[in-house]
Amino acid sequence: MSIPVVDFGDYSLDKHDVTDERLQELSQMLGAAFTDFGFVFLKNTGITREEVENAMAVGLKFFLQPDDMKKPFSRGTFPVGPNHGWVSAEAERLNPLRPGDLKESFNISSLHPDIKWPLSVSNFEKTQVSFFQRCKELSLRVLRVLAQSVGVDPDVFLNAHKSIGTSKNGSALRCLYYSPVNSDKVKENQVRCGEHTDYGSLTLLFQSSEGLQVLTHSGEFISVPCIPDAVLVNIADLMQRWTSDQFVSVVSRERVVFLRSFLELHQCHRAFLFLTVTWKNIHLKKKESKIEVQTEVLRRGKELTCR
Ligand SMILES: O=C(O)CCC(=O)C(=O)O
Repeated sequence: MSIPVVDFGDYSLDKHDVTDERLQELSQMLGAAFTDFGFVFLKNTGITREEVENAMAVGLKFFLQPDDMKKPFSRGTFPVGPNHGWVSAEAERLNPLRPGDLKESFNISSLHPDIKWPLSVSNFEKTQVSFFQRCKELSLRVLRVLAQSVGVDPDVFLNAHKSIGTSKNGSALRCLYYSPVNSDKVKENQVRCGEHTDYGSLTLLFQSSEGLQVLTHSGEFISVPCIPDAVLVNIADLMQRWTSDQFVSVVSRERVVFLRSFLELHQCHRAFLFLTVTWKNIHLKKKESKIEVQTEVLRRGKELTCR
């Protein structure tokens, strides 16, 4: 299995808009990739390698501080953004049957003026907020293309994702740090990130190096390459549900580094994940040649917005 690579240049963030013809072509390519694989690499999105590296470098400076410096920014201490803030190593287990994941995260889910940002790392707020905005814009463009793929008005998907960056929406930019692994301290069955699917509509992934594995249709985990300058986009659970399983949400996990060579054991790995999440449910029903749309607020949506 090899994940398709699609050139998004005609609708890159550097362009104001896209022509109907190119939108149609993109919608066919993305629709096919998400139907067959659930994943696609997008090239020429307008988000540059320099931007990603700069945001990762600033994130790394935060993570390399002692825990006491990070604790005041812990997730759960921001009334305006319950999912916002620092998540310590082993606090999350994406596969509940495994010990805690060997990763740290800084989640940015709220841009509310009351949010207190770390000042110990220069330009932390400015860099992360600007990267958040770029990821938001790209996600909305991908959603517009996907609306075209399934034959609904773009506003159906775009309206469901209004208010990203506020308490009315669950989207988050997760700045992730996978520190070097000390093999003596690793618990049985512990991995850097357990098997999981993403819970929202779609996810953008930027990674510093390889490490991610995905489950294929035949049930085996294979390594995902790291293509410099390309963004990996995957379908998440809500979108799979909205499209009645036409688009698939693949199970993915970070590679269990301690099963590999010692070189990799000592390697750190950085990633950015932009999880596009909404608390709306969209029913798309085919009626003759038309698609009927019904939207409802998910009753327990807010409970789904944290790992
Ligand atoms: O921590 C998460 O939310 C998922 C991380 C992940 O899938 C990744 O690093 O590729």
